[in-house]
Amino acid sequence: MIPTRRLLLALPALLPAAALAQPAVTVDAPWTRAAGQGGTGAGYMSLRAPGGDRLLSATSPAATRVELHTHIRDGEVMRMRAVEAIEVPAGGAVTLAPGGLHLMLIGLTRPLAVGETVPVTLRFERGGEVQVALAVQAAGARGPAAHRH
Ligand SMILES: [Cu+2]
Repeated sequence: MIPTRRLLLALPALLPAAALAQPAVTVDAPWTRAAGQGGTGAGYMSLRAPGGDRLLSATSPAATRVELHTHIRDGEVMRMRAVEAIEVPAGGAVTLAPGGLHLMLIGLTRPLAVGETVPVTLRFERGGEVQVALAVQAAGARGPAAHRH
């Protein structure tokens, strides 16, 4: 009885430490599409940060460089544009998805094959570095061809 009682009494004191140990940023469903070496790829995912955060940059061993992009409407055409940061709203989430915000993997150093994963390091203003693995889906998966712009 006594050890159990002690444990229960100790729990409230442990909770704040446990909360602090939680990652500041959580990443849901990171994915990309199959692509050839030397080409470009796009990374998609949902980002959540209880207190809000900003994604500042990203790197991957599979790409020469990674940029943060969004799509903007230019007349009848959707064009990609680099952004300095991607805001993660406090208490909400931001979704990187085809036709919107995405990571642009430029100069792929190897082919991205279906079923593989692509490691990416995200760097957040508050949360620091977060490692994610983009699951490679088929080249046409939820791709621009399926979207009407
Ligand atoms: Cu792009």
